[in-house]
This record gives sequence, structure tokens and C-alpha cells, in this order.
Amino acid sequence: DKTSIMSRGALVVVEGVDRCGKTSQTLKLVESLNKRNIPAERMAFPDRTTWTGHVISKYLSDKDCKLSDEAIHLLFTANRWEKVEKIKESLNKGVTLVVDRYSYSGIAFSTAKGMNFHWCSQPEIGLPKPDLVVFLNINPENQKNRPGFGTERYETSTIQKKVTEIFHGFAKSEDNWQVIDANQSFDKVHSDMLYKIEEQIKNIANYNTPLQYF
Ligand code: 2DT
Repeated sequence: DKTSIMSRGALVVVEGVDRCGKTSQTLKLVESLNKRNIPAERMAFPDRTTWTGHVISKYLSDKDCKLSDEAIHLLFTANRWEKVEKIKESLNKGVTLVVDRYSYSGIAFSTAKGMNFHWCSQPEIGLPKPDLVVFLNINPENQKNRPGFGTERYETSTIQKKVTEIFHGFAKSEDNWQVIDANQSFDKVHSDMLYKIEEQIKNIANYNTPLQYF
């Protein structure tokens, strides 16, 4: 009956380098979850539609846009802080969020430029901590065979290589990270991800796990 207690949604983040399939996989996940009567929505960072998002989009697409590394780093974080209320509201309504990139991309891309890891992590403190981070791990050979880089900032093999190393560090040190072999077929990657997410949703319901914060 309607009085049964509904549990909160899961905060799921998908991380991985360019061309690992993040966008198409996150879209497909929301579709599959909804088909199973699990309310779910997709979110992506940076969200280029907000005020900070406009500046970020300009910075990424226009190499003449001269923002200091610190300023753009803080704007990426502010772009997440702009969405905190929306994130909490959705989760509390029982909606699972499948998020394309989050704080880990923020830290990884900035430290790949040579910035200090500790400094980069500080403004993330207090943001909702994902229940699960799915890392789509693709080997460089396969990455090369997929459609090429675009023209935006950071779309170079040097940056992508460094970011991959930093992601592997997170996968080792963070308890909420799960590595998925993204060299497999699209459908296999999808079902592996779906399995992990459904498992997470069940855990939250069974143990009534509260949302955590960085
Ligand atoms: P997309 O190609 O996924 O739109 O990302 N980035 C992203 C950062 O440098 N810091 C961040 O906090 C986030 C979320 C990664 C655009 C680029 O922005 C980078 C690639």
C-alpha cells in the first residue's frame, strides 16, 4: 500500500576517459532502469546550461579564453555546487541519479595540468558523495580505434594518459569505486554496469544507508 516507506535513490557516477562510452552508456542505463520501474535520471558535469556552465563551455571550446587554472577549477566545482539542491531533492524522491563525470574528473583533469591534488580536492568537501562510482576502463589501443578527439581543451593524448593514471589511483584508494572492463561489447558493458547499480540500490534499501558527503 501507499504507506510503505520508499527508500532514497542511489547517487551513481560514471567516470572514464574520452571515448570510453560514458555518454551512450549513461543514457542507456537510465532507459533500462526506468523499464524496470526504477525511477532514474541522467545528469552530466559540466552542466553547460547554467551561469557557470556558460563560462566553462567558453573556456573548453575557445583556447583564447584566458582563465587561470585556479579560477576554472573553482568554476567546475561551483557548477556542481549549483546542482546540490536538485541532487538531494531527486534522491529523496527515490530517483536514482546516473551522473556523467563528477568531482573525480574535476580533481583528475586539474592535477593532470600540474596542480596540487590536495588543493584541488578541498572545494569538493561537503558535496554529496556518490554511493557508487563506475570506472569505465578502456585500453589505449581500443580508445584509438574509436572516433577521434574533438577540438576542445584537454582532448590530447598526454592529458588523457595522465587522467587515466589518476583514475586508477582513485579505483585503488576509494571504497566506492568499481572498475568495469570497457573493452567488451556495448551490451556487455551495459549489463555489467546495470548489475552493479541494481546491487547498490538494493543495498541502500536493505540497510537504509544515508547519503554521505565528501
Ligand atoms: P565533457 O566532454 O564530458 O563535457 O567534459 N572536466 C570536467 C574538468 O576539467 N573538471 C570537471 O570538474 C569536470 C566535470 C573533462 C568536458 C571536459 O571538462 C573536463 C572534459
